[in-house]
Amino acid sequence: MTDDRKYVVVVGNPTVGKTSLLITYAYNEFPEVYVPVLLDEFKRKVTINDQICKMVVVDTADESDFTDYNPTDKFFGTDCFLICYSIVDRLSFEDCEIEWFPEVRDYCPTAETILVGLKSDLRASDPHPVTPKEASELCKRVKCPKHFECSAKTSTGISELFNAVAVACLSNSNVNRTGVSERVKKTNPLRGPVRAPRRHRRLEMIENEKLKRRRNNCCECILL
Ligand SMILES: Nc1nc2c(ncn2[C@@H]2O[C@H](COP(=O)(O)OP(=O)(O)OP(=O)(O)O)[C@@H](O)[C@H]2O)c(=O)[nH]1
Ligand SMILES: [Mg+2]
Repeated sequence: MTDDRKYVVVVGNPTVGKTSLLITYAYNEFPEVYVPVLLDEFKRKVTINDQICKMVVVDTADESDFTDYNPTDKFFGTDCFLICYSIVDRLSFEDCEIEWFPEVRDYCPTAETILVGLKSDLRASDPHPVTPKEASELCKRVKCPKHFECSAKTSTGISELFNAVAVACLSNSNVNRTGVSERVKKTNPLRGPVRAPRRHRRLEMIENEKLKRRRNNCCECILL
């Protein structure tokens, strides 16, 4: 049986506002008091130009502390990734280019990607927020076709974002899924060596950089 659901996975650094975005979209209310680390996956139907997009939206959290964590479990068969950063957290923006785009492209090269700047309501209170120009330059570098800015707190930009997600999902005919069982089957590590979790890769990167500098008789300081 053909599975016509579209899987949307939300990734990004811790505390950028992923879960709050999804709670606000799912329940029309910003979670002022308590935000769970992970929201259970939920379904939404969005109609775009008479076409119905049945989305399954999946939240993620940094699970690199679990040594048996296999990101393919969540990533396989994804139609569209929302790669999120906080507009008031530059590191989270830089990590989109260094970590998140390479990671999702590695596991799911055919998926659509949308770059999403979160917490836009805080822009005015930050001395150096990430600007839309910087985000569109990043999009050019990583070949990401779309960028949105939203605030879960004020609900700004959320429906526009998920309409664009639906358009992206409907246009993505690359993923040949025949059902959820296949999604589970393909999580088998036979796909190839599972990459080290993100935090380990960052350490690996630093070690390689140190080695390079040592070879060039350069000092070993690394700016993190
Ligand atoms: N001002 C403002 N605060 C926000 C917004 N979205 C989230 N927050 C706050 O940012 C903090 C982190 O939000 P979460 O939604 O838990 O972030 P997350 O990315 O899911 O974090 P992890 O689950 O740890 O990866 C919480 O205190 C939220 O209340 C927003 O749009 N505006
Ligand atoms: Mg969360």
